[in-house]
Amino acid sequence: MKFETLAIHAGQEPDAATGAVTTPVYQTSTFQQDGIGKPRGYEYSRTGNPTRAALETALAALENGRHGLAFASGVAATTAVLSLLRPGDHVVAGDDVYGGTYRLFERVYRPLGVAFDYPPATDADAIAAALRPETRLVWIETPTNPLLRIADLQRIADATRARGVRLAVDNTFASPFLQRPLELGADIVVHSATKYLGGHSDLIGGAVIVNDDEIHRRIRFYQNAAGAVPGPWDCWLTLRGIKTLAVRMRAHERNARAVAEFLAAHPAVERAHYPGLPGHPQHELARRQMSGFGGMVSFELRGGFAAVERFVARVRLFILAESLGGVESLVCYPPRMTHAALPPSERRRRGIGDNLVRLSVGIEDPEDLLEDLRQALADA
Ligand code: P1T
Repeated sequence: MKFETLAIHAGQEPDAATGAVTTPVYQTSTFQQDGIGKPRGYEYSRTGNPTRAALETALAALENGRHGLAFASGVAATTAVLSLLRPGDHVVAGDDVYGGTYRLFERVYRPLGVAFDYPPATDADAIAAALRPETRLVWIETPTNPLLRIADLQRIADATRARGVRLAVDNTFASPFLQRPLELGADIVVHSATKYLGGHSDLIGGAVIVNDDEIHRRIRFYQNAAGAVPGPWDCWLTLRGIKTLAVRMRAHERNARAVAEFLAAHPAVERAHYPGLPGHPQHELARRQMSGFGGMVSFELRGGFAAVERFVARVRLFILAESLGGVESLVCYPPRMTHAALPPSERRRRGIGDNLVRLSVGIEDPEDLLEDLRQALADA
C-alpha cells in the first residue's frame, strides 16, 4: 500500500467490538484478567494499551519498518535508544542536532561514562574516521536542526554496517513522508512526534522505529521498565495527525519553498538555508535522498541580534515560539531558545550565529506569509 493509504489505515481497522471507524481512546490504566496468568492481551497501560498499539503499528508502517514504539516525548524516545549503551561506550553524533539532544548527551550520558564526538554531519568520511573500536552508535539528524544541512545516510550506513555500529537517524525534520532512513540503511529511526507527525502543536510525543527484532526487544523492555509512555489520548491525537501527514507536508513544502526563495533574494538577508534552494551545498543529495525538502527554513539577518529582535517584534503571523511542524507558522531564535543548552563557543563552532532565525513554515496561504515577512523586513 502507498503512504497516504497506510497513514489512514495501518493499525486503524474499525474496532472489532463495536465497529467504531475511528480507533477508540482506551482511557484505562489497567485491564481485567480472566485468571492468574490469563490476560486478554493487555495487562497494564504502561506495558501496553490498544490505542498506543494502533499508533505503534502506524508508525512502523509509515517508516517501512517492522516495529514501532511510542514515547512520551522525542527526548524520551532518544533516551530509549541510548539505553542500548553502557559506560565506556562511544557515540559519534552529527555536529548540528537539537539543543535538547546535545544536553541529554553531554549533561546526562557523558557523566555516566559515555563518550561523544561531533564530526560534521555533512562529511560522511569524517563520521567514518571518528568511529573507534568502542563506538556503539552513530546519531544523525538530517535535515539538521537548525541549519538544515543534509547528511548522506546511505554512505554513513555503509560505514557503520562495515564496522558493526548501529546508525540512529532523527527523522523529525523530514517526516517519513519525505524520507525513510530504514530504507537507506539506518538501524533505528527516532521522531519527536510533537512535530510533523502530530502536526497541530497540541501534544508532546516521541517514536522509535526499527527492523531488528533484538533491538526492538531491548527498547521495548526499556519502554516498560523506564516508563516514559504517552497516554492514550495523546496517542489518539498523534494518530489523527498522521492521517493528514501527506497533505500537510505537501502544503508545508510549497510554502517553505516560496519563503526560502523570498528570503534568499531579500537584501536584509545575508544567507538563507533551505535544502530546496539550488545553491544549498547539499541540494543534489537532498534531491536523491528525500522526496521533498520539507517545511523548515533558517536564515541569517544582516545587522546581528538587533535585526533579529526587530524582525521577531514585527512579524504578525509567525508566532515567536519553540517547536515546529504544526499547521501554524512559528519563528524561533535558536541561540536563546532551542539551542540555548549549547555553550556559545559550541554554537559558533557549529555555525549558529547570533543573527540566525529559524522558521517553521505552516500551511497558511503562502501570499499571506510572504506579505508578513515583507512588512517585517521592510526598511531593515
Ligand atoms: O520536544 P520533544 O518532543 O521531546 O522532541 C525533542 C526533539 C528531538 N529531535 C528533534 C530534531 C527536535 O527538533 C526535537 C525538539 N525540537 C524543538 C522543540 C525545536 O523547537 O527544535
